[in-house]
Amino acid sequence: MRIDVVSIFPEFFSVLDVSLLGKARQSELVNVHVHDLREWAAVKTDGTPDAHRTVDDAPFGGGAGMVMKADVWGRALDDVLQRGGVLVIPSPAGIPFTQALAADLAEAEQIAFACGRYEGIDARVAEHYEAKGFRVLEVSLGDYVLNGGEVAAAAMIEAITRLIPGFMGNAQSIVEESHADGLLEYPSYTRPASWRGLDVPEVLLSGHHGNIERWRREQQVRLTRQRRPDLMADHDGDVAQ
Ligand code: JCH
Repeated sequence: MRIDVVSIFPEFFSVLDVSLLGKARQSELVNVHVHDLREWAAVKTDGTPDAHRTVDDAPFGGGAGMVMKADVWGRALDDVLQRGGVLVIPSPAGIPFTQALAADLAEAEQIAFACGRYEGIDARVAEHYEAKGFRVLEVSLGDYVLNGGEVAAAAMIEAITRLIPGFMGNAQSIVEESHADGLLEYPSYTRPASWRGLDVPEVLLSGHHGNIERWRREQQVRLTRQRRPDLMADHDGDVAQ
């Protein structure tokens, strides 16, 4: 998989050099290229130079804030977006980013992330690449407001790349974890069995695999009902309590 990121703050993405994702990049399972949008702002469409490398302008119709210019984004994405690539535009007004969307995007040949700032990117950019036949997704990381698309893109890149086959040591741990079956994960413990007066649940020390599996399922249902009742619809009859 190839990932391209375009942003006016390319230094944000140094976070991708560390941890597991850093290893995946070294192993070339994923190729991440980060670009500074201002590279495409030095010369205007008419060929005249822009010493200020302007990327934003006032919104048509008025209102607060600035909007990122379609011509600058068009030059950047014409260079970066490959045939068959998916264009992802982080936006507070996008479709929700879910584990299912991460798994879908893990199959893509290329993903280009267009990270906006200010009030976002001129809406014709998404429209243009859609009309050219690209898959274009405006995606929200969640129902809270960030200052730009960078943090959302970094989170999506981590969620997507860890699903690439061969990325994690143990594929089973991907299947078993949170959200794979629509329930939250059960609580985990390691040594010591007693810590600051808190004991690990007895059943986990019993060696009785049937009881352990049943206890973990009960914990999943209890935690999901308590913290994420919205996820419970598919599991109504799972555990009576
Ligand atoms: C972004 C902004 C419009 C703030 C500019 C580009 C994504 N889940 C999620 N929250 N926030 C974002 C996001 C993504 C890209 C950009 N901003 C700042 C833009 C707003 O309207 C209410 C508010 C925020």
